[in-house]
Amino acid sequence: MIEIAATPFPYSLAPNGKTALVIIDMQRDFIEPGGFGASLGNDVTLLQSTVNPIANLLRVWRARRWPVVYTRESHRADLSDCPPSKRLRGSPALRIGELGPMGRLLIHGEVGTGIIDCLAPQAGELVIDKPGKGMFYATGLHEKLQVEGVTHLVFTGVTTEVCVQTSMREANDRGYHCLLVEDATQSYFPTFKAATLAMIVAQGAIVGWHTSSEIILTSLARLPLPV
Ligand code: C5J
Repeated sequence: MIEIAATPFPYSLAPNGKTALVIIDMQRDFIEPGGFGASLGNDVTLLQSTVNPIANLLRVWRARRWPVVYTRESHRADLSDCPPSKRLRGSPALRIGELGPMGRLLIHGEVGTGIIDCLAPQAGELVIDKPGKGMFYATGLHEKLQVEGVTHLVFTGVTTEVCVQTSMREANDRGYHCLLVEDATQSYFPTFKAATLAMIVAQGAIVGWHTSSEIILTSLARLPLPV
């Protein structure tokens, strides 16, 4: 185990491919103007700060050939996996499935639904399309991670209190040891991010731990690279 300084106490990261880097919903639809996030009235520029920390972690995970899991919040073209309770809620400028400047919002295969170019998945990395906020709901992900022997998950991505927190809670209930990377996650609402960080570590890490990307990178730098 590799000890990582974290809140509320050190996190033991499992080496040898047992710890997956999870990258939640780094999609144009959330990060760029004209997408789903913007249609809800959010300032999408707030999420940009996550890109470099995630890219730095990705480089290290790839160099070690450790597993990487991407998620995309997305729906079938016929919207059969998007309940009306989700699609019709509120009064956004555009709803899920409607045509925006990057294609139909949150629909499989549309430009806006894709991962931003600078974090694009590589061959062999798991890319999960999820119709819900949590990455285990209706995706078969738990079974795939079990086949790989993954026991630990390091969480990054957006948005902290919605898809990241939901996924982390689902993972915790399935027995994974979960670490959230503070500077590699962001919310459209800074106070919600702060509240999420506080909630997950309360009561002795009731959902998991959090730390910074720099601490993870420094800790992993001490470990020899695979030959
Ligand atoms: C939202 C997400 N915020 N990826 N999705 O609707 O957090």
